[in-house]
Amino acid sequence: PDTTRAELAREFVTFALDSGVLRFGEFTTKAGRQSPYFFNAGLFDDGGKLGRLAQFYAHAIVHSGVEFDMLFGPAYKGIVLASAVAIELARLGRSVPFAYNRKEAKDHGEGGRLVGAPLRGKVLIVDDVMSAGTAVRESIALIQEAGATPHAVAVAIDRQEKATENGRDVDHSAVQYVRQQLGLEVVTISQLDDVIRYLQDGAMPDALQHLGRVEAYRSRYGATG
Ligand code: OMP
Repeated sequence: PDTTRAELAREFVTFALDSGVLRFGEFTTKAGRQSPYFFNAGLFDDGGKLGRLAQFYAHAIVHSGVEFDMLFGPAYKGIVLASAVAIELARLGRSVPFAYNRKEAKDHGEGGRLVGAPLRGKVLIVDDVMSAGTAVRESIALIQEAGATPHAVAVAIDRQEKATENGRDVDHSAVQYVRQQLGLEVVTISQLDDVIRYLQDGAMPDALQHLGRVEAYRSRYGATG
C-alpha cells in the first residue's frame, strides 16, 4: 500500500476534524441521503486553514503526476479552492492560469459566465467533495462547451458512494464513473475509507458510535461497482 498517501490522508482527516470542517451528526446530502457525516469546506475559513488546505491539494496533485495546463474552480466553493491551489502551485514553482464560473450570467460589463483565464488545453477541475457526481458533471459540460478538455478532477474527499444517473442510484461511485466512463483522472486527498480508518483507531470521543453509523451508511449507499 502507498503509505505516503495513507499518512497524508490521515493527517488531512485530522486537520478537517480539528477545523470543524468534517463533522459527525445528522445531515442531508444534495442527493437527499441522510448522512452521519458531512464535510463542509466553507469552514476552512481563515487564511491559515485555507493555506494549509491548498498545500494538501497541491501535494496530492503534484504526487499524482497528473498533467494539466490550467485550473478551473466551479462556483462557489471551487472558486476559492482553485485560486488557493493556483497560489500554492506557483509557490512551488509552477504558475498556471486559472478560471472560474459565475452561477448567474451577467448581461452587462464583460458578460458571460466564465471569469479568469480563457479555458483551453487540459483542464484540472478543483472542487471540494464528490458524492453522487452531479457537481462534477456540470463542470465537465461547461469546459467542453468552452472548447477545452476536461482532463482531471481534484477533490478533498471522495465519499465513495453510489452515483446517481437520471435520479436513480447505480452501483459505481461518481469517482469510478468519472475515471472509467469519462476517462478523466481523479486526484483525491482523502476518501471515506480514511475517515473509517480514523474512527477505527478510536482517536476521538464517541469514535465507535460514529463508526457504527458511518458503516451503516456505507452499507446502504456505498459504491460496490
Ligand atoms: P455531488 O454533486 O452529489 O457529487 O455532491 C457534491 C456536492 O455536495 C459538493 O460540492 C457539496 O456541495 C455537497 N456536499 C458537501 O459539501 N459535503 C459533503 O460531505 C456532502 C455533500 C453532498 O451534498 O453530497
